[in-house]
Amino acid sequence: MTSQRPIDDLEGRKVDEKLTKTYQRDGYVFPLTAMSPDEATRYRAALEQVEADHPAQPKLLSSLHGQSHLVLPAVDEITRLPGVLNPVRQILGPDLLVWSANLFIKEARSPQYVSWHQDLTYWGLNDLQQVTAWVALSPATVENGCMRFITGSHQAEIVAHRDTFAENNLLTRGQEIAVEVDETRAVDVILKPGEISLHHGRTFHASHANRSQDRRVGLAIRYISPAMRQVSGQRTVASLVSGEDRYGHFDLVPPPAGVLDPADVARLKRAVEQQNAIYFDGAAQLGKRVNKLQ
Ligand SMILES: O=C(O)CCC(=O)C(=O)O
Repeated sequence: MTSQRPIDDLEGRKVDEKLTKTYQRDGYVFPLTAMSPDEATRYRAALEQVEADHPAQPKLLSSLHGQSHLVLPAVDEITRLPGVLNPVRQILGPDLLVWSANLFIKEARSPQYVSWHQDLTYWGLNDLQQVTAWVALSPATVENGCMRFITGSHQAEIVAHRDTFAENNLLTRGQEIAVEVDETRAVDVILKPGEISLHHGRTFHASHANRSQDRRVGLAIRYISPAMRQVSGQRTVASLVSGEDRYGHFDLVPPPAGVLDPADVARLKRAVEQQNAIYFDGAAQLGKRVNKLQ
């Protein structure tokens, strides 16, 4: 993966070569501290306040279809925090768009899980200049179903996936890798609130159900280089969060005006339609899973 311009704006921080080497070798790197535990707790409280204010929509946060940053200022703010951006800039360079931002919430003692998959399988993007920053807003532990990675699996091409549409699978199509995954090699991505992991779009990853007494709250931010584009030529929205966009492949959208501001919600609806057309391309059960996450 090559960046388009030298990394010269890390806000005074030195380039951490170990981080980049580890990411390139393993297909992931963690834990990195992006904010204090108190800050993470404040962001979680802000999101839970949105839920409390909309009791008629109990799965509101999880149902924002990967576009939570378009309608929730707290999420948009997290996507722009130096502690999150700086390590991503080291990998992708200074120019960054957010392509989507999924709140992955597993309720206490819930059976919801994520099957083994490679993110870039269904996103219709033309290249590999993409990094996910998974931000822990609660602890992520073995008990509550933290992510699990297979080291070095990003070196493989995209392998075959099959749709399962399994009820408790948090992924849109319940998609799973169709080849054998050696789970004995899986690494548990244990994080404290305020820590993040970075993973490559081809890294095999999954997560088990939450067996704990508290919800597990994570935000998966999909950063891409502006050089990326949708293979289909279809336009989708993106937010410019660092540097500049010299390509114009995406429709850039402003930060949200407020919590669930009507104009932002209308923009979210259009963005979800565009992205669903990509996520469900070729799927047998289009429409059934529109409340799923990615
Ligand atoms: O949060 C999880 O358990 C899974 C997240 C995931 O699959 C991703 O960030 O790509």
